[in-house]
Parts: sequence; C-alpha cells; structure tokens
Amino acid sequence: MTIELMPPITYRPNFISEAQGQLLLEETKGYPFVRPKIKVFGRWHLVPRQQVWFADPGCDYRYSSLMIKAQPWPPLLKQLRVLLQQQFTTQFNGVLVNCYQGGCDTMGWHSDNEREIVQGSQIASVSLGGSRDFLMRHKVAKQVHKLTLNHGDLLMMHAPMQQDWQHSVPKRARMNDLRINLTFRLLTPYFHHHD
Ligand SMILES: O=C(O)CCC(=O)C(=O)O
Repeated sequence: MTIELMPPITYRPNFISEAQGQLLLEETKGYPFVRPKIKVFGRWHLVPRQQVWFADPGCDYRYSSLMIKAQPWPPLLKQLRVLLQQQFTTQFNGVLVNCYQGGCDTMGWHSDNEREIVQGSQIASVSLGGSRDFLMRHKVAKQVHKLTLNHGDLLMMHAPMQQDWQHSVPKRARMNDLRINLTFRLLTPYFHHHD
C-alpha cells in the first residue's frame, strides 16, 4: 500500500485581485532584473530566467555560489509584504522576484534551504501573469504533486516543506506568456557580514 504524502502548503487561488495584480505587473517593468551565471558541478551556466532580490538592509542572499545584494523595496511589494505578514502572522525581510519570459524559462528542482533562511520559517509565493505548473517532489518517497499557479494565486510553503520536499517550474514550450513569481522569505540579517 502506498501512503499519499501531502506537501505542507496552503493554496489560495485569486489571493490578489485582477486589478491589483495588473498594478504589480506594471511595477515589475521597472525592476532591475538580471540573468546571472551560476556554477553547477564546476561549470558556469546562465540562469534560465531573470531575477532580482529586494530586501531589508543586511539581508544579502547567497545561493549556488552567487551572492545577491539586497535592493531597496519597491512600493507595491512593500505593501504586499505587510498584507502577507498580517494574514499569516509572520515576518518577511526579503522577496526574490523571478521573471519567466516564456515557457522556456524554468526553475530546476531545489529546496529553499540556504543557511541564511530562518529555520522553520514560511515562504509565501505569489504568481502574476501567465499560468505555469509548479511541481513538488518528496525527497525520499519521490512522490510528485502538481499545482497550476495562475495570475493572483498565493502558495504558502510551511515548515518542513523545504526539509522534506523539492519544487520546480518545468519547461512548457507552448506557453508564451510572461510570468512573474514573488517569493517572500525571512533571512537572518547580516548572516554574510563577516564573509
Ligand atoms: O516560480 C515559482 O513559482 C517558483 C519560484 C521558486 O521556486 C523560488 O523562487 O525558489
């Protein structure tokens, strides 16, 4: 008998209204996106999407050998952070914004388990623009669950999601729409201060 394992998530479709989502999308047009290179198994690769990290002072973020400096919060993201903090009685001090230009931009399997992320904290993911599949795979049992994230949807990832599960946004060659994903996180401030 196979026991079905469920990822520790809360999914709220249409958490952001259509109009609010459009305003946020408009704001993202002015964000300083970059497509950095990261080292994987000793080789450098262009990240298959664009990204930018907004955060409080001292909340620089390092992943895959890349140190991302905190940029100051844009107005609408600051408001969204307050809303999420109130609704989920939690704190966030940074947001990673990923921009998928089309279905060939992707996010590979990973967990958000960098050392500077506060242990046991939640991660709030808000999607805007085109719809994309979001996969979750249990690290041991390898069971996979799929959610389609649409414009305005919220996905809360609770502990121990990052410990037990990986997630990814696979390629969907026939999707041409731009998609923005915002993941709000809680980091230990000044974690990299002495690096
Ligand atoms: O684009 C998404 O929905 C996922 C983003 C993600 O996995 C991440 O920022 O770690």
